[in-house]
Formats: sequence, structure tokens, C-alpha cells
Amino acid sequence: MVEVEKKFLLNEKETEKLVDGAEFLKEVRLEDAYYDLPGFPLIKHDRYLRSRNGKFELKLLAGDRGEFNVNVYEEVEDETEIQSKLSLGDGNMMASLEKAGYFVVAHIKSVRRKYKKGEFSIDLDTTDFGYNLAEIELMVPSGEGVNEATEKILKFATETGVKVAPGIGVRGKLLEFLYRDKPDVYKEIVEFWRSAGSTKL
Ligand code: V4E
Repeated sequence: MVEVEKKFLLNEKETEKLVDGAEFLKEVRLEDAYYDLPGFPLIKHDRYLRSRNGKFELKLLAGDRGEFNVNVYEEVEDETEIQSKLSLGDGNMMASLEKAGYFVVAHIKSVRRKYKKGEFSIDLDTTDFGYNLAEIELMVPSGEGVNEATEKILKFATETGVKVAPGIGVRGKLLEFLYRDKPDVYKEIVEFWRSAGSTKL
């Protein structure tokens, strides 16, 4: 499955409207450590290796961000598959990462409040560095229905009173953390993306 997700920076009123009538599912604490190699080849190529609450996940690009800056990613959670995709040897994941030279680029703690409204998943995230984000997400089968899901999310957001316009790029938690805490790293990554024509940030 592929996740199609749009992030928003909302004020209190907009947030209330977004979750009005939604079913509150649960609150979870997320502790994410993002890993990369010197020079940040993973992030530059839109691949994200993180340990989330102690479990490794690899986020891989699965579609075009499009003019509305929608995230389209698939997540690999099986450690053996992650090791194979990153050409790491098998065996202990942490040991193989260390051996290959990976290090923690960012460590981010957040609290996520999860809601369901119709077919849409809504996450409200609060981070330990004071950055709050809302996400609207749909899951679709790999390679199918990404455009339709994008349109549905944009329509749903607009109907809820959330501003949607082409060219507005909202930094996710990782990018905002780098922007604030490691500006040189942020600059290096975004300049790489810009040179490849792949970001509106
Ligand atoms: C996919 C991605 C990144 C990885 C981390 O994503 P983030 O949204 O910070 O985390 P989170 O916790 O919301 O993940 P979830 O729980 O939803 O899986 S960092 C940057 N991207 C992609 C990206 C990009 N290439 N360009 C722009 C402008 N924004 C985002």
C-alpha cells in the first residue's frame, strides 16, 4: 500500500473545523531517529530511514509530489527487506548500520492525536521543538489511484475550510527540525532537491 498525505499548518480554529465530527482514535507518542550516511545520500534521494519507537522503517518515494506538494510514499517495515534495499549485510540491523557508517541526523519526539473522518485519516502532531502539524492521509494500493486520492484529499481539505493552493510547501517535522537546528544540513539537502527541480521549498 501507498500513503498519500498532505500536511497543513493550521491555526486553532482550522484545526477544530478539521476534526469536527471526526472519530478520535488514540494518542500515541512517537520517538523518531532518522539515519543517513555522510553527505545525506538517502534524504537527498527522498529515502528516509528511521527508527520509530525502536522499530526501523524505510520510507520510499512512490509517486510524484505534484503541484500541490502531496507526499506519496510506501513504507518498508521488514528489517531484512530494509537491509536488502540499502545493501546492508544481514544480521543485527544496528550493527550493520554502524559498520556502514550511518549516523543519527535528527531525533524527534512528538505526540500524535489520530482521528478518522469518513475514509480519511487525520493526524495532529505536536513536536518537542514546538512545531505543530496536521496531516490528512489516504492509503491506496501500490501504483493505483494516487491522483484520485490526491484530488479527494484536496477537496476534503477545501470543504473543511483549510486553504489549499498550488506552490505552498509545508515543511514536515524532519525538514523543520533541520531548518531550525541544522541549517547547513537543511540548505545542502534543499539545494540538492532544487538543482533536481524537485521541491518548492
Ligand atoms: C517523506 C519526507 C520526510 C520523512 C519524514 O517525514 P515527516 O513528515 O517529517 O514525518 P512524519 O512523522 O509525519 O511521518 P509519517 O508518520 O507521516 O510517516 S522528510 C521530507 N520528506 C519528503 C518531502 C520532500 N521530499 N519535499 C518536501 C517539500 N516535503 C517533504
